[in-house]
Amino acid sequence: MRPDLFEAPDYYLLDELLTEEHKLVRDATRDWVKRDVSPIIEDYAQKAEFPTQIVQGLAEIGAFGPYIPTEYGGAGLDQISYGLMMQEIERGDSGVRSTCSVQSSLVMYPIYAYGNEEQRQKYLPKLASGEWLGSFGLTEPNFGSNPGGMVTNFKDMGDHYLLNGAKMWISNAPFCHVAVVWAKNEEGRIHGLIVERGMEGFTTPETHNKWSLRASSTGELVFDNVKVPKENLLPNKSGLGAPLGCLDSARYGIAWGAIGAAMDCYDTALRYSKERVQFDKPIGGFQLQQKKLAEMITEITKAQLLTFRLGQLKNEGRATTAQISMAKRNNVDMALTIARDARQMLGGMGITGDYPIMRHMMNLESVVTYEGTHDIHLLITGMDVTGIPAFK
Ligand code: TGC
Ligand code: FAD
Repeated sequence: MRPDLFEAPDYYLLDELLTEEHKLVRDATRDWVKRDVSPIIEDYAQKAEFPTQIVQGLAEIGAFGPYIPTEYGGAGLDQISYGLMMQEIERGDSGVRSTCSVQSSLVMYPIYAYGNEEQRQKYLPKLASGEWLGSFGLTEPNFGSNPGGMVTNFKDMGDHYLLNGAKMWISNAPFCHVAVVWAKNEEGRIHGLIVERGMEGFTTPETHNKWSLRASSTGELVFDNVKVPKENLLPNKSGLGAPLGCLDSARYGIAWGAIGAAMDCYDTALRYSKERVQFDKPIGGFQLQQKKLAEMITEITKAQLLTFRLGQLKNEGRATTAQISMAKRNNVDMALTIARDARQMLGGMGITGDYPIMRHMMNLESVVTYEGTHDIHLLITGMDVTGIPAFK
């Protein structure tokens, strides 16, 4: 890939609304991405391999548990700093942001919010430091958009639980040290269990042949009579609302992250349009190309404003599931449209790994699907404004 010359667009001077801490966190993450992600990511995506060497760096910049209190190893930052961090990391690659989303919002968050003090002390510092990586098992082969139908289950055997079932499409599964797994008890109530690698009957086969999120490792979590110690059950919340509560936090991070991917595509296309000459002038001088660029910067700016306000609401504990859902849907859709237009602007060069656009575009096909598909998020907004659920 070519040198990373990224310059972030800030059309409405949003920097003026950020605190010094926000800018510090954002700039440090941006510098780290330029130094440690951009030079290697295309190669790892081509090889379909997760670059494990960046785990330590992610921990050092505070990307594992940015908003988890410092007493548990987190960075103790606010929600806007967390968002800006996800924006910068996804500017590098959605798969790297995925690893951070899973670790922070889908593994550390439920242990912090639904776990007891012993569980927090045992797991959170190791996850924050990157010594352990986690995964989150909600989706099953027959239950994706409808996780409430899950069949993975556990039985109370007196001194332990016996876990059976399988989870599919699980980010980081192949190398995770721990997995937060959602399963039904004998009464059909959903609970979270912490499953550790090495427990007998627990396997994590890798999923191959992905054209998307290739620098992120995806797999299954398979439980064949796994004996889970009773102290590994998350005691403080149960029901489908428990995993959905984690999704609120991860979807919020994705709403910011998608802006990063969109910015990178826009910035690349803008630079290319000034350099590439056809019919004796830069292609950026043609009206059809300017239309694309004008629409891109407009949509990025709208997404930035939406997300900044959402961050304020989240900081105040007032962001609703439906507001977060709208931002996730809008921003990922916006990023995907920009990636497709930007790719066209680069002509044949747009399909190569010399530029990041095609990788972003393929990655975003996963991002628009996971954490609730575009359609499911439309239905969440539909339900919110009408009061009538249309899922079934
Ligand atoms: P529904 O009846 O609406 O709700 C069931 C119960 O949950 C409560 N609830 C929430 N609680 C807390 N936070 C939320 N955000 C909540 N949303 C709902 C709700 O009040 C109810 O409670 P109670 O006490 O009345 O029982 O549930 P439903 O079965 O009708 O489903 C609704 C629907 C479709 C919106 C939901 O199932 C959904 O969001 N589906 C999409 C599934 C999804 O997003 N899966 C993501 C898997 S994880 C992933 O993709 C990680 S990718 C990671 C990466 O690599 O970045
Ligand atoms: P389905 O639910 O089968 O949906 C198929 C189509 O039907 C979609 O277009 C959907 O919008 C549509 N549809 C479904 N229901 C309705 C309805 N009621 N009305 C209208 N249309 C509907 N899951 C985890 O638990 N942990 C992870 O770490 C994780 N990581 C992932 C990583 C990747 C790379 C991918 C691709 C997925 C990951 N997922 C993970 C799973 C992801 O959350 C699911 O793929 C997603 O929720 C959709 O489920 P599904 O694939 O089974 O699609």
